[in-house]
Amino acid sequence: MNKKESKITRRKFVNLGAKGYASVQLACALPVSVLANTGRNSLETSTFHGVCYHDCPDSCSWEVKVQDDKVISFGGDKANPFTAGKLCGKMETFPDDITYHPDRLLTPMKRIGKKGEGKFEPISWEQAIGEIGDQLKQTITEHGSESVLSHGYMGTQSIVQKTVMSSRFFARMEASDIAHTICGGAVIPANFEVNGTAMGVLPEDMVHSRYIILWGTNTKNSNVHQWPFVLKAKEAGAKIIVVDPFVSATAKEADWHIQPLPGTDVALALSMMNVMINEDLVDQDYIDNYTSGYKDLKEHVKSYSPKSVSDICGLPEEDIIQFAREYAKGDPSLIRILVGIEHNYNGGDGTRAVAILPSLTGAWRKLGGGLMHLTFEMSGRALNWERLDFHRQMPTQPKRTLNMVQIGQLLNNLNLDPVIKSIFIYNSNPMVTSPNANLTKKGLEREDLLTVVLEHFMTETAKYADYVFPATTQLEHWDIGDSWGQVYININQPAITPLGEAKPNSEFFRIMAHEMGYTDECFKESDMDLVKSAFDSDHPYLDGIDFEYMQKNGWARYKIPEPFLPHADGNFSTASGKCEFISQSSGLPTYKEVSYTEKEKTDHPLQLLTIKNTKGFHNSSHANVKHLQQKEGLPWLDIHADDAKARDIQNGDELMIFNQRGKVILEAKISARIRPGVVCMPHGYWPSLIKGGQASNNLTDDQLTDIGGGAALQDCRVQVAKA
Ligand SMILES: Nc1nc2c(c(=O)[nH]1)N[C@H]1C(S)=C(S)[C@@H](COP(=O)(O)OP(=O)(O)OC[C@H]3O[C@@H](n4cnc5c(=O)[nH]c(N)nc54)[C@H](O)[C@@H]3O)O[C@H]1N2
Ligand SMILES: Nc1nc2c(c(=O)[nH]1)N[C@H]1C(S)=C(S)[C@@H](COP(=O)(O)OP(=O)(O)OC[C@H]3O[C@@H](n4cnc5c(=O)[nH]c(N)nc54)[C@H](O)[C@@H]3O)O[C@H]1N2
Ligand code: SF4
Ligand SMILES: [Mo]
Repeated sequence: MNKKESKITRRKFVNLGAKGYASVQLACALPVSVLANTGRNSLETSTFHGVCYHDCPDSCSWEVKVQDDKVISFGGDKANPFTAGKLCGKMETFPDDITYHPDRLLTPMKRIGKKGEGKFEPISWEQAIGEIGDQLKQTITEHGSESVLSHGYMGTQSIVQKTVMSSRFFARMEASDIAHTICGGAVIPANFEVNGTAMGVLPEDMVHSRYIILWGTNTKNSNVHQWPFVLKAKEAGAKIIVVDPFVSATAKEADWHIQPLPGTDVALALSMMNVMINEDLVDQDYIDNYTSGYKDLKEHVKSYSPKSVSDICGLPEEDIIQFAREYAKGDPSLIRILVGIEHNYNGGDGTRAVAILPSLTGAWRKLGGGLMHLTFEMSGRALNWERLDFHRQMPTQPKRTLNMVQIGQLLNNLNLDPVIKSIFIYNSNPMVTSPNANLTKKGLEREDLLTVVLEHFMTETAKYADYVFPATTQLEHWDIGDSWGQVYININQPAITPLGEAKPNSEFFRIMAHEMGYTDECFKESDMDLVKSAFDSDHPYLDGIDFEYMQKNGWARYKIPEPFLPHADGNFSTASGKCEFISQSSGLPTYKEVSYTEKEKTDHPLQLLTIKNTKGFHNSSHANVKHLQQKEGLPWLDIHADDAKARDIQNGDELMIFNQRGKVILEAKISARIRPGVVCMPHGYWPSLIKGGQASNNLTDDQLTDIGGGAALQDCRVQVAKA
C-alpha cells in the first residue's frame, strides 16, 4: 500500500559530511549493515530485534537469536502487545523458508537463454554493474532519461529497503517513476475525499465497539492480529457483520454474513442511507455541525431505495432495511475496511459511501465508533521524512509517473514518448501480481528492453530479466518498519551476515549511482545512519523514543493522546474541516454499471474473483515454499452448484477458466461459498508451479477504478468449461 503523509518541510536535511559513512568504495565488498553489527562468528548467543517486512497491516515485531552467525531461534516478540508473541503461520519458519531456502539467489546472474526461458549464468557484481551502466548511459543519450522506468513496490514495506536510495537514484537520473496504485490506489484517495484522512478508530479501540462491520476485509486471514480484538468485542456483546461476496474464513465466523454481488457496495451503502434518513435514524446535530452536502445527499439517496437496489446488490430488500436499522442503532457502530472494497470499477465510490455512514449516525462521538481504516499517517507525522524522503528535495525529479496497474500496456506501447527502454524491478513481481500478465509477458519479451531485477528468488518476473541481483532478506539488513494497520514503530537490526553475495536494495542503488557518476552526498548515507535519522524527530508521538531506545527495545507504541476520538467534534482534515458528502472532484458517490458488450456477456458470463484467501502465501511470496504449498494444496475454483450443473461439472473435475486474455487450469470445488454467476479462485500461486502455467492475473483485466487509478482486478469476466 502506498501510504505516507510526509512533512518534508518540518526539519532541515542534516548535512551528511562526517555522519554519512557508507562508502561507495566499500560498496562492492561488504554491505554497509555488516559494519554496524557485532557479535558474529562467536559461540555466544546474540539477540536482535526485527520486524516483518511484508505488506501487511500487522507489522509484527520479532526476536532473532544468533549463534556463530546462524539463526538459532526466531519468533514473535512477546513484549509487544499487538504482536503478542505470535507471527502468522506463513512467517513462523521464515528463516528456513526464505533466507536459507536452497533456491535463494546468492550471486548476480546474467541471462544466456531467451527472455523467460530461465537460463542464466553467474556474473560478478562489478562486471554486471559495469555492463548495465554502459547500456544505461547509451539509452539515456539516445532516448532520454525518462525512458528508464523504476518499478519498485511493497515486496518489503520497511522504509529503507523499500524506497530511500532507489528514490534518490531515480530522482537524480530524472527517470520515469511508477504510481503505486495496485493496493490502496482507490480506497486512500476516496477516504481522503470524504474525511481528509484514512485514519479513524485505533485498532485496539475496537474492543469498545458493539456493532462491528468487517466490510470487504478478511480479518482472520489478512489482518490476523486484529482478530483477537474482534473476539474481545464479541465477548463483551458486540454483533459481528461481514459484508463480502465470498464466504471468507472471516465471513464463516460472523453473526451475520451479508453477501452482495461484487462491486455493489456503493449501492448498498447509499440504500442504507435512504433507510436511515427516511426513518429518522440519523444524528441531525452531528450532521449540522460537522458535515457538508447533506441536503444534496438526502435528495440523491432517494433513488437508492432498498427495493430499487435489491437486484443490483442481489440482496433481499428486508435485509438492507434491517442492516441499516441495526447499524444506525449500534452503540457504538464501527466499520472496518481495508482494500477488498476497492478492487472494482465502483471501488472509489464504494469507499466514499461507506466512509460517510459514521458521520450520518454520529458514531464518531464514542470511543470505538466510526470508521477504522489505515494508520500510516501516524508514522507520516512522527518520523523524520525530510531525511527519509530527501529525494523530494533534490533539484532533479522523476520526469513522468506511469501507472503500475497497466504495466503490460506501458511496456507494449511503442507510441509512448519516449518508449520504455529499460526497467528496474525490485520489491515486486508483476508477472504474478499485476493484471493482464500475458500482456506484461509480451512486453518483458521485447529484445530491446533492458530489464534488471533485484530479488530473493528466480521468480516468474526475474526469468525475463537481463540481469538479476541477489537481495538481502530482513535478517541481513537494517530497516525501519512502520505500519498501515496499527500504531507501533519498529527497527530491524541485521542479525546475520548476508548470505553469498546478497546486498540490500539500498546498496545496489549506491553502487549503481557510483557507476553512473552521481557523486551527490546523499548516496553516501549508510542504512544504519538512515534508520538513526528517522528517529531524529521532535514530534510528540516520539516523545522519549530515539534511536538508542529503539536499539534496546526494538519497537515502540506512538505516544498518542488518549482517548483517541479524532472526529468526536468534527475536526476532519478536508479543506472545509467537515466530513464532505460531496467531493470537489467526484461529486456524490454513485453506482455505475460496468458496461460490457453483449458479446462479452455471452462469451464470458461469469464474474471471477481472484482473492488472497490462502493462509500460507503472502501475495506472491512463499508460494515456492514446499511445506506451505503442501498445506495449501493445488489451486481450485469455487463454483456454485447451479453454474456447475449448467456446464456438467462435478466436484474435482479439471476445469479451464478462460477469457480473451488467458486460460487457467484448476480443480472444481462445487461450493456454497459463492453465489451463482460468480466464481472464485485463490491469488498468489506462481503460474509456472501449477498445471497449465497460468494463474489469477493471466485472466484479470487492467482497467482502472473510478477514483485514483487503482486496479479493478475483480471486474473480470470468464467462461468455465471442463478441461
Ligand atoms: N488478482 C489479484 N492480484 C493482486 C491482488 C489480488 O487480491 N488479486 N492483490 C494486490 C495487492 S493488495 C498487492 S499489495 C500486490 C502485491 O504485489 P507485490 O508487491 O508484487 O507482491 P509480493 O509477492 O508481496 O512481493 C513481490 C516480491 O518482492 C520480493 N522482495 C521481498 N523483500 C525484498 C527485498 O528486500 N528486496 C527485493 N529486491 N525484493 C524483495 C519478494 O521476493 C517478492 O517476489 O498484489 C496485487 N495483486
Ligand atoms: N494471508 C495473507 N494475508 C495478507 C495478504 C496475503 O496475500 N495473504 N496480503 C496482504 C495485503 S497486501 C493486503 S492489501 C491485505 C488485504 O486485506 P483485505 O482488505 O482483507 O483484502 P483482500 O484479502 O484482498 O480481500 C478481502 C475480502 O474482500 C472481498 N471482496 C472482493 N470484492 C469485494 C467487493 O466488491 N465488495 C466487498 N464488500 N468485498 C469484496 C473478498 O472476497 C475478500 O474476502 O492483506 C494482507 N494480508
Ligand atoms: S505477514 Fe503479517 S501477520 Fe504475518 S508475521 Fe508478517 S506482519 Fe505479522
Ligand atoms: Mo495489498
